[in-house]
Amino acid sequence: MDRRGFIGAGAALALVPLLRQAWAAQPSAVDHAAMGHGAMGAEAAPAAAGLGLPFGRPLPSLAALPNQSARPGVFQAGLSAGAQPVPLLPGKPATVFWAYNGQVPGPTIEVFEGDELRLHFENRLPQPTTIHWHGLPIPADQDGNPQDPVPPGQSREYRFTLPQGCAGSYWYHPHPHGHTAEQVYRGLAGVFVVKSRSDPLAHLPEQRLVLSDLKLDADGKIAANSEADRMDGREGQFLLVNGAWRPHLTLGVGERQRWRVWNATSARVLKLALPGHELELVGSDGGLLQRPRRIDSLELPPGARAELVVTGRFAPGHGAGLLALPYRRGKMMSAEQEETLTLLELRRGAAAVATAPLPARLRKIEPLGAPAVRRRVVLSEDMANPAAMFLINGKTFDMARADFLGKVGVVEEWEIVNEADMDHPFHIHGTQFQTLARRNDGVWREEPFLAWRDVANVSAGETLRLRFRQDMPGLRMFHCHILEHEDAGMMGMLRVEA
Ligand SMILES: [Cu+2]
Repeated sequence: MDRRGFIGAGAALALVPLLRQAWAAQPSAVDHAAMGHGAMGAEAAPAAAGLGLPFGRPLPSLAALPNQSARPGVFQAGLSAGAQPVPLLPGKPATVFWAYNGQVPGPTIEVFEGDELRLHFENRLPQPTTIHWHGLPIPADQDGNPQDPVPPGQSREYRFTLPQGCAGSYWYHPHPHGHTAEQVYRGLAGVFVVKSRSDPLAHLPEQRLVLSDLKLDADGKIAANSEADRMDGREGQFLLVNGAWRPHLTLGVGERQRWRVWNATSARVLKLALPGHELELVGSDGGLLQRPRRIDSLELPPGARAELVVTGRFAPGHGAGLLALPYRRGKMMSAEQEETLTLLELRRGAAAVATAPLPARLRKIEPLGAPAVRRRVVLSEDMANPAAMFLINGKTFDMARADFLGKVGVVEEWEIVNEADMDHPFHIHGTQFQTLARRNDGVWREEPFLAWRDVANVSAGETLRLRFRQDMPGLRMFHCHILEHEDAGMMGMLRVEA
């Protein structure tokens, strides 16, 4: 662990003892105490209140991964994955995370379209791992597929060039066969921002919010997955923003900010809301929409990202900040999220001298044309078969089997049919897709706007129609982005030929 990494982790999760008292004094702490699922018997995790993780400090900003190259257009850096103790709970031993460069979340990679990346990676974990560059259009053999593990103690170089037009909010996380959920919930995830040199929102101050779960056991260690976690997808007692529990951010009345938001939880569909302020959706996983869309709330599935423009209004009667509204996703063994959770508190700052303009048009998105190939992808659950509980087209993942054969440059239309009882967020590697329509209760409804995405939630009983094109050859994974379901085999492969 280098010194900078250690300090970075300390800054990201350092505790201020005074905040413990502040926490005890806040009546709103009660809604978090209610998060523990007390009815789960021997598997019950301790409630948040009993653990005493402080909250209410300023939102930590994410540390950047420094570029070691002086050459224009080249980003060169080192990343290592290893254990990192972080003093988290007062009076308890440090909690050991698995972290990239000792930081939770991992260091932010920020580059421009057209840049070439050379990332030297060292695996200091006791397990094989990979780095998957979630959402990026890069060659399959650089994308951290489970077929390309880096064994413990070994290293490799990831090299790729980012094409023009891919500006957006991506992330990186492990993708080894069978260990993805554990490696991510122990702390391995970082954000990856690709910027455009002609960004219509470059004038807005930017906040980056990484939303993640933290589940601790009674000793303050990162809890292992329970049977309920493996079934429903893991949730924790704490929903963190940039590694901090319920931090605060100051916003001026009339001030306009751009927020990039990552759902880096294993399994939660986060129904985000910001009552009392103006909220516009301006971007999805793969970058900007065509124009801003005023919204009241936004359902962000696990793995997905959004770009929001927030204008501070502090309308009377609303005080809280960024909320996760109740959402039912069909969990089988654990309680649904019935209460509203506060992710980030907003404090009123000085009134803005002027509200920055928000352009009416952001960019052009061309609809993908008529498909040359149509496929059906049926998601199902077989609760009677613990060895293959989560299925795609009746099968569990097999590293040796390509499920579909595709061709570079050909538009495909897929119907993702969720015949299961839970929501399953669909994700495909190597490209972005456009969702066209959804069928619920036999009725098809067109999607309200065009967007580039790489994750889309498919509710129980729903069918989602989407189109994409793969522009590079190779093996591409597609899977449920509830990481426990992916590990349990709800994953397939598309082999794309030149
Ligand atoms: Cu799933």
